[in-house]
Amino acid sequence: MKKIHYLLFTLAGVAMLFTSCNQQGNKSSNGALSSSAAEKVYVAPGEHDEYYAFVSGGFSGQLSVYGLPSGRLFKVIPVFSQDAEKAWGYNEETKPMLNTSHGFVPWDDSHHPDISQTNGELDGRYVFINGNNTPRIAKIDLSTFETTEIIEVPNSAGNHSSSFVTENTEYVVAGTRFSVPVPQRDMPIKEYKGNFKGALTFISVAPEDGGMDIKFQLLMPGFDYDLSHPGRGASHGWFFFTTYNTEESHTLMEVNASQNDKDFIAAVNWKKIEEYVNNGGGTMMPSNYAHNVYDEHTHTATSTMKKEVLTVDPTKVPGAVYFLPTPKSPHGCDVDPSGEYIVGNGKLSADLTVHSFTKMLAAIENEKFDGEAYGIPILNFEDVLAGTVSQPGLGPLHTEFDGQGNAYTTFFISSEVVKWKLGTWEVVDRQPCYYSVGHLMIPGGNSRKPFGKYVLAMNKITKDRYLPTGPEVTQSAQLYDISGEKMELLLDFPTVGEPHYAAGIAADIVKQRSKKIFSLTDNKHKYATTSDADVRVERNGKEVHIYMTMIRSHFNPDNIEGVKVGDKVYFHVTNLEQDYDVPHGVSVIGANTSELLIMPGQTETFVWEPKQVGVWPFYCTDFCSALHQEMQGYIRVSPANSNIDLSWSLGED
Ligand code: K7E
Ligand code: CUA
Repeated sequence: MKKIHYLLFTLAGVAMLFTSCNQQGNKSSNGALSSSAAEKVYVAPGEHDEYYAFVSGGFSGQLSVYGLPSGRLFKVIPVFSQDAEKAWGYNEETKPMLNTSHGFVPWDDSHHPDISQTNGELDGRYVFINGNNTPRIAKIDLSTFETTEIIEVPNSAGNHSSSFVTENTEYVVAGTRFSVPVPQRDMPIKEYKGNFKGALTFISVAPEDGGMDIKFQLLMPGFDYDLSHPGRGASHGWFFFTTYNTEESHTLMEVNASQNDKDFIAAVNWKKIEEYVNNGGGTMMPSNYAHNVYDEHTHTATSTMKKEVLTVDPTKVPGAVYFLPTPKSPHGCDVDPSGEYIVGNGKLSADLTVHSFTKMLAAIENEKFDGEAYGIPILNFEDVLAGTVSQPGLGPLHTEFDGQGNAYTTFFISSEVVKWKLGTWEVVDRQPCYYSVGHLMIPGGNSRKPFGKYVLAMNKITKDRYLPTGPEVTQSAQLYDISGEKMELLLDFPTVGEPHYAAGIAADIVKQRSKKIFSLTDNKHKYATTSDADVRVERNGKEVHIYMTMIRSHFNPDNIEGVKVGDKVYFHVTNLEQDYDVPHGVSVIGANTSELLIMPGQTETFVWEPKQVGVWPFYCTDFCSALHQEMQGYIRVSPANSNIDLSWSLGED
């Protein structure tokens, strides 16, 4: 048995190579080079794109913002990784955002962005995204396009079935990929089976200000929880998670976790569990996890360590959790816009399995069970099955919907997007991807109201698609027009990091909310200098605090004396501009943080520890005016034992 599976994997590998080589030969045999495709993606200079696409950076840890249909890159929003361009994780204000129970962790692997919803439709307020490696969920505020909150997820490992929102953004959900001992403890790995747990975490999102808090963690059997999606419409109140490794193996997983003919989709009635915990149910467990919040008015982040988390044993809440048998290690778990169909993308299955929510409820009602796993009822496969798409391709990963009754599934091994019809399950079109597609995204595809005009496929391999750049080549996204019966490849463009998932939204919903400046009068930063009258330099032992302002085209002060070797010098710099798109930057020679890039009305701080006596320059790093090159200053550093007093000035000869 094991041998056969091994063979299957090897064959799959060969098939992948084969298809990849094959496609290199006929890459121009579709319409991508036709002028009509070019017209469809052409956004004239000065014109705006129709959609925003928020594309995850995978191992870059960030989130990239592109326009569709042009594929133009507008911004890389730093989330989990330090970014010297924006001083994210380098300046004093944002360092706390990367605090965790493991200390300062300035990197992660970000996979699945999801946009906040109201009544099942995208509302354009926030994007959430998961950090896989050191489990965290981040929230990006779409009025500033900045990460404003990161919460660590305890009892989780490989935070992968995340971060998906319920239809009124009641919760952002984070499921663990790897099961682990809960609570963590020193124990033999061989005792995995029956002892490790998989935590599914429901993080509440406050309706007014979006504040995140862990409401409860459901401690499930020790499977791998791969992906998830919320119910919507009739199925609102449920959440669905694919699982693999229901074998509960802990070694040589590529063989051992592929033994069972069927794994499960776990259906979780979160409304029922919410009611249970609101009535005092669940067990408070000692824990230790970071909750980091960036305040827009103080322009400063704080990190708080939380010390307990509410856990729920699913067997204590009858009727809350069921297993839907689903063939062969399903990856994506996708719910259609009506909320009726739940697609399990069985990676190793010949067919695509679609479950029916209505049938699921009936099967629960009639107790059509096929045994149980750790006290959780397993529903009978035939009783919940809506239908199967027969042999649509090899290696299905993810499915999205256009809101017009069609579904689009990616196939990694056969490297294609396949369009099929919900309800009749017939395949209506297929288009190749270059190469080996993972996720795909239709703007609004994870909501009740998709904007079914384009699908973006995100590919793992590019090989010959672009000019070579040494052994490491870019990954890519490909845009297809899906407004007709047949899909049409329009464009491909390189991406930052590895694009796993993306979230797209009509630009109009977001752009009207986008902030232009920060109000100087609302600046509550502890070290803000909102007028030139408050400019000063203060000494506190070996600490020197410089309260500095910047405006076109000078710093105030621009001459500072009285700093000594061995001092710790804090530059608290406020940008006094109140015009759109006039940032200034600053750094000083030898500073081992990044520069600061400060938006109008904002204050940021960096620390400089001068090591050498001398007169050292600092300058503006962002070309802000015709006199940008004149935006510079000097700081005099004297020996540690000098008795030169602090002094500062601007415009004094
Ligand atoms: Cu399929 Cu992390 Cu969503 Cu990548 S995952 S492809
Ligand atoms: Cu300020 Cu350049």
